[in-house]
Amino acid sequence: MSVSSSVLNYDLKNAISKNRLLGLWRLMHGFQWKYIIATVSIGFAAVAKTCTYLLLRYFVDNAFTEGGTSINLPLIALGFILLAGAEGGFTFLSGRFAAQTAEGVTRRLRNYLFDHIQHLSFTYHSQTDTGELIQRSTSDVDALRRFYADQAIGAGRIFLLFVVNFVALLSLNVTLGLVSVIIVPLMFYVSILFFRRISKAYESYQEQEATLSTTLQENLTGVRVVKAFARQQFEMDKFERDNFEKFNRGKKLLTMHSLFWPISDTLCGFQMVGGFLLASIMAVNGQITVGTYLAYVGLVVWIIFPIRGLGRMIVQMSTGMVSYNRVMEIIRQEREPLDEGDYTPAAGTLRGDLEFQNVSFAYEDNPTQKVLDDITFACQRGQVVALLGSTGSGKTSLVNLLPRFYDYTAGSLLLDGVELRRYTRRFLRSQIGIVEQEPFLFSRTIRENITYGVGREVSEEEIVAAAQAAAVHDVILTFPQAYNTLVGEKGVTLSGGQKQRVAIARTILKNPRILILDDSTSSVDTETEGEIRQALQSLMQDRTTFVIAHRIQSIMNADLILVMDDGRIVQRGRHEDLLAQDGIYRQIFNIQTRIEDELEKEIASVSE
Ligand code: DCP
Ligand code: MG
Repeated sequence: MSVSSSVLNYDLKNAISKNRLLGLWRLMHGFQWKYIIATVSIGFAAVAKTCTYLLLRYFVDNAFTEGGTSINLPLIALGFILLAGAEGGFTFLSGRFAAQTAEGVTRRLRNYLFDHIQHLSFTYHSQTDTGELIQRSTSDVDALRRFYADQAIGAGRIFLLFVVNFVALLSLNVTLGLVSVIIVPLMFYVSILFFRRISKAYESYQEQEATLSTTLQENLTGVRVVKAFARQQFEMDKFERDNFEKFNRGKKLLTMHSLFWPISDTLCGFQMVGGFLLASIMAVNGQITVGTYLAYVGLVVWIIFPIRGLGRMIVQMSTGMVSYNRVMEIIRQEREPLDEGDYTPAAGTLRGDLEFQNVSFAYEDNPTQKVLDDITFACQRGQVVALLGSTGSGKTSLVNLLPRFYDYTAGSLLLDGVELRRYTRRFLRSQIGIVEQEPFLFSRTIRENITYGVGREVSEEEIVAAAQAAAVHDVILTFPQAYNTLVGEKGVTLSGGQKQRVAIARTILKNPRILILDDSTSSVDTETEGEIRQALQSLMQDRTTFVIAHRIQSIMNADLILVMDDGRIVQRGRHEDLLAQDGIYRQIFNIQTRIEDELEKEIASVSE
């Protein structure tokens, strides 16, 4: 089935509505006519079925009754066949269009969610459980699919069945017709009552399922930690508690359902028996014909069906509506505005001079705690700025301001003399290369990981050159399929240092104006570190580079070293200047050299 791109790219933000039914309708944008065809078809099928009973009445009344008009038997037989055919055909049509609607709507929804979630801010992601996002993009989307495939079509079907059969019953006999729907208001009332409760129960069930998937996902990601600390039993107990809670909530939901169905069935039973009784009395008294009686008996089943269905539908609607809300909560989140900003320098003209003026920053979830406090310094293109400081002192937070992962809360940060906020995030990210503290590689080939996000055709030579510069080329050649080797679960497992070097190669290819190395040499041995540092030396030329490191060894040559403590710069200068001062820097230096000396001595004594 081909769908036009305007339908596929429809912005689902338009489907946000306080009125959930309206929202569900808007979510169907582009498929609404299919839904209408599906509904109308099911209506025609209902009419065909009803007509079958009316034809039966005509046939019986005229064939077996004295003085009935003579009838054309073959014509009546043909009528029955045609009606049966029409009913089948329309039912098929309806099912087909309903499926197309449901699959089409949810396919678009899934794509939209995937895209949308990727565009949400760091702040949103750090505040939201992954399990919750997964749950909403899978289970809730599936609940919506069922809603469109069954319940939404069911609504139209029920409505039409009811109207058609009610009219048919009235045409048989007005009193009988009215008596046959006496239960409807009561049924309505009971259904609404249950609708509220089942909605709540279902929502809490879905929430617990999300908690459970978060637990599971966390345990899979952190399986090494769990094993290393032998915490399997503890984790199992926690999972079991969450699982038991889900079981309880599921039981509550089922109890609601199992209360509702008998009540609804009993009501419908009374309705049917009452109707039959009245019809029988009327037939015996001769108030209605035998044919009418027979038609009534047939039709009354088909009026009970939608009445019973009404309750089922109202109750099941609740799941669709709850899931609608849960999915829309994600869609309602504003995307990170990648193109917000009014300043874009001409291609290739960015220098990379930076100036921090009294910059302060706090994370949104903890606005009173200044993670960066009154940061002031400047650096030019070609310079290397090193950040040193205890863990949690704000080094990563500082460099994260540059690509605008987060915006500073006070002060001024100038890039080439222009306030950073005026640059679009898209531009900044295209100009800044980051080798993260814990680089992430995709489960794709090494080549794909290296060329990731380069945004242009890259030749084989370029890839190899980048890998060589990152001191990882030789390692890659030892893998079974070299650059085509898959990384991750289905392929080779890379060591921390290898991962870092692949990430460095990726950044070399990107050729950024500003380079950020967040502890990039932390998980490699001294020898490899030397190799990488050499490679980086050429990479750093003519760029502005930020190096975060714990080993003074790796930052000694920096043009400016900033020593950070608790969000502030406590010391600044070149290596020699800082050594001359009495301060943290010298302390760290002394400790590190002493440890290294002792290590060397120890190694020497062992090898003797
Ligand atoms: N922080 C926070 N919310 C985040 C990230 C960090 O509240 N999303 C806090 C934790 C620390 C402070 O901010 O108290 C600084 O964190 P950084 O990650 O910037 O610290 P460092 O990079 O200096 O530490 P490390 O050397 O461990 O990487
Ligand atoms: Mg850090």
